[in-house]
Amino acid sequence: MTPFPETPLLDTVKIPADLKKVDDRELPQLAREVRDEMIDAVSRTGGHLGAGLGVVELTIAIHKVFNTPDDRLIFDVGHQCYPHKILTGRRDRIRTLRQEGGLSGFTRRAESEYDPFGAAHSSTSISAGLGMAVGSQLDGSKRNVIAVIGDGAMSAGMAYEALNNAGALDARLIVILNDNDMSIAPPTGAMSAYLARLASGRTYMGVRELGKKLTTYLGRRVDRAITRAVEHARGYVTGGTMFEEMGFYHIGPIDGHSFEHLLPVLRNVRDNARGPVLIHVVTQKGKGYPPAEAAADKYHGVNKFDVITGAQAKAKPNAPSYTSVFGDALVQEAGFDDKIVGITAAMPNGTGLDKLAEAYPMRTFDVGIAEQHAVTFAAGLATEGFKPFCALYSTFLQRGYDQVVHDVAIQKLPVRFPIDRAGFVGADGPTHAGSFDTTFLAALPGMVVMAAADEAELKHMVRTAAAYDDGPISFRYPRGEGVGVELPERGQILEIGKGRIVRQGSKVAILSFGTRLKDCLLAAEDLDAAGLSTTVADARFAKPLDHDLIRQLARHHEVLITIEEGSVGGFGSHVLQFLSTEGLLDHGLKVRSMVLPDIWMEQASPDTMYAKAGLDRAGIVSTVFGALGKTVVGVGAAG
Ligand SMILES: Cc1ncc(C[n+]2csc(CCOP(=O)(O)OP(=O)(O)O)c2C)c(N)n1
Repeated sequence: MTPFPETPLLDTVKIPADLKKVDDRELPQLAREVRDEMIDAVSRTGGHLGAGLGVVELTIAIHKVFNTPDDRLIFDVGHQCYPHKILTGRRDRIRTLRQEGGLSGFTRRAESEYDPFGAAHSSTSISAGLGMAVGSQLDGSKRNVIAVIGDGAMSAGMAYEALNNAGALDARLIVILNDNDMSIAPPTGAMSAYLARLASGRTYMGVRELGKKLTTYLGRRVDRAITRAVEHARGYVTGGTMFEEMGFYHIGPIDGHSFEHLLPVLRNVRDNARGPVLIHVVTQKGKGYPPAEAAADKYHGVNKFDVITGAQAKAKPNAPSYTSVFGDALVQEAGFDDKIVGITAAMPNGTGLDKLAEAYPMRTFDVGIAEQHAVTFAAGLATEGFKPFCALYSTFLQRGYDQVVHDVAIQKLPVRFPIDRAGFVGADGPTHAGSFDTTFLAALPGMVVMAAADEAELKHMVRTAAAYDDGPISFRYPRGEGVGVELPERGQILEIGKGRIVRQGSKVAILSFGTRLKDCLLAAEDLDAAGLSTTVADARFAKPLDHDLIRQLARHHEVLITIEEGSVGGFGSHVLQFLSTEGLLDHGLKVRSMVLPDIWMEQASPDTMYAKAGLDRAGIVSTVFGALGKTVVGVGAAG
């Protein structure tokens, strides 16, 4: 083995089958090359860096030992899969990660046979893996199934539901717990403390000790019931782990950066395991790239950066982000009302709740990746007279929907739902798009559903939600920066169910719900220039609807357009329902409802995605022209 081989080893490893020809002793060299490749790629594209750097050795070891893609390898969340993509025939496209038309930033079935399960939302891997393991048992294919799950992802209830089921089914599933003692933020909760105790209480198992344990329990063809009994007895004497109590054979903690540790354990498990096995692997997030290792967030998600210095590119913002406006407004309101509390599900920074945590640490709760719990926890706080702001991304609120229905809405509890990342989010693609919240929330009796048209409106909605105590209330706002309007000193309390006319016209009415308002106003200029006098209104509320406003728009215009950054079934559907119930459609009013198209829109910049969806200035103009039976010619930006 030469320290600097002329042909990089990685050039000889296109797919995992090539790895079988690489000597074990050369794997550290391969790991260095994979890291360099990944750092270079992400420095150009931006994306998730720290998690992937932490699993380079683990990924190589798994592909070396197992027979993927026939053996199934699942990465939980999938944000750590860049080394996997490099080693599974996608290295030539690795610099297209998260770009329009490029590789996804997560695992994706459509992308490769080496991705047996798509991911992006956390804590699904054990369930999916168990399904595959049972499937393999049923059809007699005897393949291995390996689920790699992080300690952060282990904070979600779904992971325990799967462990519980796996322990009882006794299926041949290999769970690798990748414990780097980090979520996006430092992990929270008793489980995280437990894993830390497991990892620090005993030092890593030595190779000899590991070998002994593996041959004693896995290698010997003893009856599983006897093995269980031995395990239980051992538990009483040495304090068996929770995983053992749940029916898993538990190995570790082992050093996830040492091939000396990883390879024998994986080979042994591959050859001897019969029931479910959990391998506790300790890794370091950001491993091998000093700026990532030194950073507080371990470069979880980064912009493009300079490889030498680690400095990330930062576009100069024109306006504060919606997230920061929300965070500041909540701190301000919390200063006036000590009943206000904030809840985040492992996203303090992403939701802006870190600001509340700094100002009022005792009133801010990071519950871990546990959206279902977050919602019902908020419901409990509300029963005691608190004013919980349960701040989630739209896409992750989907996890807590039954809790919103059953624990919050039916009981009319005043839980506030600030919904960040509403609408398209760009590079994270369809798994992270905030498409459905208006649809699933506005369907609920008694729910108040708002959308901010700009950052000043968002401030009003924070105050409105703080003041509203009659039941649940939500307000949505997108990823990214605001439109640059002046912010009020403090938000105003909005009248519930009342929208506003922003621009008065007479022939065309555009009723906007959310931040498309800006494009509506631009489109209105084009329409006016084309001789179509246009009214633009900001609905503010999808529920309750502003009936007076809708009646007025319907009666005094020839065309009524609704527009929103959400799926069919949302704001526009509620407006149509009202129009039809009231008979307002009976006299020739031309109505068009503009919503996100009924497809899983691929990653691109949000502007490109909205243009493809037809929800931009040009799309609005052509929709109005279409409604009037005209073709668009030479009209402003739409021409
Ligand atoms: C249901 C859900 N909630 C929140 C997130 C956002 N998220 C992405 S990665 C991550 C942290 C995962 O931590 P861990 O599993 O320990 O992986 P690591 O990044 O440390 O390797 C979170 C909270 C998500 N993907 N899914």
